[in-house]
Amino acid sequence: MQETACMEPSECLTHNESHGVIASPLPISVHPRVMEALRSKRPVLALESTVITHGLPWPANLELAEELEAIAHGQGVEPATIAVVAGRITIGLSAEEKRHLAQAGTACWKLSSYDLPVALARKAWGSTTVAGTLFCAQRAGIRVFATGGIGGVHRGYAQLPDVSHDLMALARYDLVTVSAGAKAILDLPATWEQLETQGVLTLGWRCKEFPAFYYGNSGILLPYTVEHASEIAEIYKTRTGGILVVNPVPGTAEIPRAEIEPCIIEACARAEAQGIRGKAVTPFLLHALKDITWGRSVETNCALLRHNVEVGAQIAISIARAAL
Ligand code: PSU
Ligand code: MN
Repeated sequence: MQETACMEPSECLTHNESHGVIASPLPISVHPRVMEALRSKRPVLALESTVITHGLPWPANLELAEELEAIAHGQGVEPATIAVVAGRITIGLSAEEKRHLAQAGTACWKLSSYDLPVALARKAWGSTTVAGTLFCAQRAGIRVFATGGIGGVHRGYAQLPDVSHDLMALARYDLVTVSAGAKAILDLPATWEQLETQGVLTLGWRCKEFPAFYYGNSGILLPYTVEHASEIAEIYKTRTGGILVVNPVPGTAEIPRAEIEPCIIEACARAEAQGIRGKAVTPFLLHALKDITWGRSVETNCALLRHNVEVGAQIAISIARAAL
């Protein structure tokens, strides 16, 4: 499939009045509210769905999915949660579709960008990872995306180089992605180096260090700190690829390094002992951490997602304003 850059919604969307279907070889449906916002150049914020199916437990996952959309709406931004519904890329899910995915959880496919053609051909239901969501959002002409934590370089790289495709997708699709850094279950210094190798411009949102998901200060110094969404909109105008905005978890929800690190070591040991590999690694570690921390890691995960949606919405507003 030929990759086409999609800069202006009007260039890439052909509105079908009743269904919001994009004229494209891809089976892709856009929710009427999202379609309307894109056509009138109002701010839209993409949200991923793997965090719903594979990252958080039922029913907290559904509650959070609804809450994140409400936060965006509250700021005057149209949320677009993205997933694959019965073989169609779906930009903006109905309440029933969200419930179906949340309840199915890990029974759904976990889709990176490269998995999409198989899921579409087989009419599957699946959630999209950061990479999968970036691909779909760009096709729909969405410019800003909020997630929890990006995938990255897993620990034990020297034995097995498990590097998430998220890093390549962040470079390739020219959206602004807001995340709380990379999960501390990863090798953070190696993840940071790979962001540089791939050419992902990384901006600290009012912070000086690359955040470690569960806590703010990883010790990895960022080259740029940005204080205002308007400056991100200005930087976005001359982007050379994707931009990653890192936003530390709010202090009240933080789990300090000294507390979470032994839990991560325990979770990684369980994954190793059970021979967990590939796509199953990240969901397994998140689930193990939930058990080991008695649910505290889930609270932190939810708090940072809310915060990222707030910041993502501000950026979406500034970019929409600058593009008018
Ligand atoms: N952040 C979370 N929970 C998650 C993920 C991120 O708090 O479940 C998901 C994202 O969708 C991310 C994916 O893209 O994990 C990375 O998976 P992998 O390491 O297999 O590429
Ligand atoms: Mn992997």
